[in-house]
Amino acid sequence: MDITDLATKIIAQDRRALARAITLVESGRADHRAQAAELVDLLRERSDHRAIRIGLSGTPGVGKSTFIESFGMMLTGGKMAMQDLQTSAKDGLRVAVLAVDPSSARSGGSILGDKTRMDRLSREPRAFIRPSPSQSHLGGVARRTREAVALCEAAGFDVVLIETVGVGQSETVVAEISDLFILLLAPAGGDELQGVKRGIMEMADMILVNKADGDLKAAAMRTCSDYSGALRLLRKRAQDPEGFPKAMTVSALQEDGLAGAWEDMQSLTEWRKAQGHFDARRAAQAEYWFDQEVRQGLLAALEREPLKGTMSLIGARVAKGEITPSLAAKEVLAQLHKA
Ligand SMILES: Nc1nc2c(ncn2[C@@H]2O[C@H](COP(=O)(O)OP(=O)(O)O)[C@@H](O)[C@H]2O)c(=O)[nH]1
Ligand SMILES: [Mg+2]
Repeated sequence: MDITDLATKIIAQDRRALARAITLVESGRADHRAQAAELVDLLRERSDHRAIRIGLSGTPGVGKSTFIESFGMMLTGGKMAMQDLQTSAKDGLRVAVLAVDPSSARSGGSILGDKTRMDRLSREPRAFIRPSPSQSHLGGVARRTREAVALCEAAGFDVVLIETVGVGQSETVVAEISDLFILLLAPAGGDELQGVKRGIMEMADMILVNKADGDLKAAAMRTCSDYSGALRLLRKRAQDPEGFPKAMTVSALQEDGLAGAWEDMQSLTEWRKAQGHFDARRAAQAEYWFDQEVRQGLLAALEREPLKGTMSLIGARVAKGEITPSLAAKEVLAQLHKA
């Protein structure tokens, strides 16, 4: 595969080239990994297009697919203004949709696989929808998604939506890839805070309480005010202007509140850009992923020869009481230094 040619086509907004490139970054084959790394690096050099990366998290059933369809149609529809981006708003924004789905390996499906739910958006020429690859562990998924985001950005998309199901670590992955992290919730029955973990709340830039329509509207408004209160109790973050993070109600089904949510996303983004927080966040994320990859590399080295053999040999000596755990660990780490 000619990587330079592929990069040129991606920058020229060739969708088939983009799709091929994403397949490349999703591949686990060593030669593909090397090509993918080369491609992403080449695009870093050759393209300075910036998208707004929006992470969207929520448990199954809250309406993520419905929201992405409605929100995506609104953005691509040419009605929404967009400040500070290279696209003229009247033509409609170009929107890419990606997914991080750590459960897909087990369930055999993928969260964007239910394309029927996004049949309008998937036919929209300004939209690009990519289901999550159905494989492997979160570390691999994180890198592939990160690289896929970089490819979409280089391909000139204005908005990259990254969807995830609210399970375990996937929110952290998505939050560390996104400029804006958005939590989608459904109206709660009682006054309980739906068991949203504090750590997830702390990552959120906006909480959207969906399904604020019909019989659910009153409950949605109550849930929204509960979360507004809860957000105010969190520690103030430097990257938030007055009024953020905020909770608001929307109806993805009735396409209600979406324009307001988009306005807020933009004004937050504009403020962060002006204050330097936008670039600072991306810089911190780059460092975070560097750190993660080194750690994962070290862990992977322990599972490979020669360290794997060393581990079991010295482990057996530890078990027999021939050497203390600390000294044994020191020996292994010394080998790592030499490697
Ligand atoms: N009343 C109402 N139902 C909605 C809304 N958004 C989604 N739903 C419904 O909630 C269910 C789950 O939606 P879906 O988008 O598949 O959720 P996901 O699992 O988070 O992707 C579907 O039956 C949707 O029609 C909304 O704004 N209002
Ligand atoms: Mg869905």
